[in-house]
Amino acid sequence: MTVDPRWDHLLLDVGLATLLDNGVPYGAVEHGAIGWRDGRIAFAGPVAELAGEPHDLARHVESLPGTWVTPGLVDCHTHLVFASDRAQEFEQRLEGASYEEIARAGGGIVSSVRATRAASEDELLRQSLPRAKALLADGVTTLEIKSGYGLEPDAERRMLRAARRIGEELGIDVRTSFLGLHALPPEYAGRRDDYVSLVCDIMLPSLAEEELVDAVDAFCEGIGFTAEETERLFKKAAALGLPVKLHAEQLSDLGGAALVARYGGLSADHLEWTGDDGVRAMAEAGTVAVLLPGAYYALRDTRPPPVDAFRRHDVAMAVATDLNPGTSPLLSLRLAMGMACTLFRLTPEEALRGATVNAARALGLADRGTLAAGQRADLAVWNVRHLPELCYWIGGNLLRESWVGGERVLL
Ligand code: DI6
Ligand code: FE
Repeated sequence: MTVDPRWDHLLLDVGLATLLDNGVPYGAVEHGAIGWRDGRIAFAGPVAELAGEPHDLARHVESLPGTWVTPGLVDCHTHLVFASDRAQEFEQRLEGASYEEIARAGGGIVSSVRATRAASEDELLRQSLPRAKALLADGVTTLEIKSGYGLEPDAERRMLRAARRIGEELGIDVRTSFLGLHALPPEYAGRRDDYVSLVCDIMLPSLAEEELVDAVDAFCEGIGFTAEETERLFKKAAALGLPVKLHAEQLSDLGGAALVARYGGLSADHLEWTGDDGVRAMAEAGTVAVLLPGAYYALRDTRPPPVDAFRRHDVAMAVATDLNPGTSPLLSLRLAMGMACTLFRLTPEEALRGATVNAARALGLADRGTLAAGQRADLAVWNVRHLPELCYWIGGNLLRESWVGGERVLL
């Protein structure tokens, strides 16, 4: 049997946002072509540079004028596995209660913990899949999902397993982060140290052993965990060879950004209260700043993260949904990109880099997020004339189709 040497698929007459630093905004190629084989991009460049007749080059050829192709979007920060919802707290906040007041009164994260603990793995999957599908419908091809609503070994395991099953079910890459230090479970009131020990000495090693953990995260905050407690966890993660990231400086400055940078962290996330020291430490360590405008919007926050300082110090910025039941019930990464522009004043190009190449970096992934030969064939094809439209339209459906590892995503 002879093997067909041609590419699997070739798209012609498309715009390409390669996001390579080639001196052109978006690394754009206006009259482009992109071909792939065995899940990897074989060619991405001008149609005029194709080395032959399209049908000699590829088994399937499609001409799609009037579309732009971007790398598949990467949502690098979500808490999308959970049971029930917190619409009631939304109403309470509209009546004037603050997120922190609700949390301290036994609501907030802990109320999602109650519902999540009561749910089976199948039930978690059933409730979470539609949320993942909503993200896919908006061009997402790689998805990070955190634990953190179980806060006991079995419930954290069920969350992480449900997260992995979402990836299998939808044929996409799901990366999991263990967020055992998300909130102090009520049964540990007054015994903080015991809970931190449970997380560091029992939960993390066993879940890592089961290969359910790609990275380790914590909520370093007044209503979460202290810098010292976070550091205990990071030491354990380092010993296990797992990368770290951190919810840092969302509501106050506990020095989390500098701390996670000291541990070579992949990312520091939120960062509304980050000062110059934090920014400098992140720059030195190459830690990505993950901006989460959905939480900023939903909490009616007024203090944006220090975007200018990140630019000045060359800290890569990513944008993510933070999809969660409390502070960011946001089901569209494209909308998060638009919010990053309007609320944080990112340029649309920065927002697109933030949801592709920089988001991939925030997950430690170098094989996606740009359109170049050798990269994974993760693509989103958009019905837009101009690339800034991706951030400009608020809602609506702009995605024509998407491809993961060279396979068409079926929505
Ligand atoms: N920061 C957040 O934005 C979410 N978790 C966190 O550590 C909020 C989670 C929630 O309120 O359920
Ligand atoms: Fe979060």
